[in-house]
Amino acid sequence: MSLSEIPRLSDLVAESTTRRSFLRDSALSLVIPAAGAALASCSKEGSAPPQQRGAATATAQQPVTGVQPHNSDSRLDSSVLKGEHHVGSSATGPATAGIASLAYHRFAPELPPLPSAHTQQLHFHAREAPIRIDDTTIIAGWTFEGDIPGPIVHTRVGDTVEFTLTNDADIPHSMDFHAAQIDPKEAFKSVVKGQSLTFKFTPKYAGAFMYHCGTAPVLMHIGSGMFGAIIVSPRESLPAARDFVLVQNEFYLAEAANGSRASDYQKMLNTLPDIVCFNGRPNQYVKEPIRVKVGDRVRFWVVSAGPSHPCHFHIVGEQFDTVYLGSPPGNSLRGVQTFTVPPGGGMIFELLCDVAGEFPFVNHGFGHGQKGAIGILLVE
Ligand SMILES: [Cu+2]
Repeated sequence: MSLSEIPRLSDLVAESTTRRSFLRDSALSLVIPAAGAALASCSKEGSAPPQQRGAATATAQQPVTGVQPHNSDSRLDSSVLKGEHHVGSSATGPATAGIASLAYHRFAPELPPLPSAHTQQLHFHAREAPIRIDDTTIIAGWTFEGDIPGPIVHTRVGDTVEFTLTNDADIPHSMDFHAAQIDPKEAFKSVVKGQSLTFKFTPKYAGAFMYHCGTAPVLMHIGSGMFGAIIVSPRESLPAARDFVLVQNEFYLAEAANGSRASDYQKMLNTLPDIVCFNGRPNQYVKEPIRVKVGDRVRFWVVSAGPSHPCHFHIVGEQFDTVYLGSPPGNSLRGVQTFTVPPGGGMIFELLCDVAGEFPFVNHGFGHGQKGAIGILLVE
């Protein structure tokens, strides 16, 4: 691919509109409100034991309704496929609030510095929020901390993360850190509106890890925006570099209504996305490139949040001198052109920028690169 082949935004919009029209006419459209549906999705799991195991601590009692929300990745969306539940759209009230004045912002890709303390306390709120992802599209998002993806977390092997999730949303949500080894039935269980859950973990392995809401149906919660990256640095320093985090995801969207586009669960099941992008916005680093200097070593921590597709990561005109498939500094390959990050996975890509120029970084599965999973690394 050459620079001249980088898609113009107008082309993407035109392509997307055509596809939306096709899907609108052909896809089954479910309109039952998501709130009741997601509550229903938890209703058959009402027997979660109250005892605390592992390091998870509920800080408030769940309502006594006979409905004890409980999630697990193992349930996934099988119950939905059996027709027990009805989840069609993310368009809940708060997810479409304040549309008129909503501004676009670029998602900063820089890896935040490590905290100096060896114990890091994080408090995320699950909440619904509209997110402007480009000039023409506002998503009715389900979020951690009001953005898609959620905040980049940076910790280190052997350090401790003390995490609290508070749910401000009408439907249950939860948190699943792939960097943790912990009893998921306790730590990753769903939290209902107004409640909080605290747990802690100590990462054993370095790497680029995904986090996500694990409340059933997981597909709907990840697909509506509840994901992010937790970067675990090794105890020993990696080579000095400019570190950037890229989280690829897909959006599956209904037609605009009340100024925003809800996530469409039936489209998610069909796995034909409208948009594929890095850090929640299609083409954002084409419009505002990632800038480095000649001579810089650059390290991309790439996470594929999915919910269903991988990222075939490639930089046009460059090669990765090192790709860490697992915990760095081991587990590395040398001299790699493209490597695939699976959904739910993360890998680390390093290169030495010894040539000046504009280098497109892409998902080389070009159906998805064309839908927005592309950016520019500008070496000056
Ligand atoms: Cu959720």
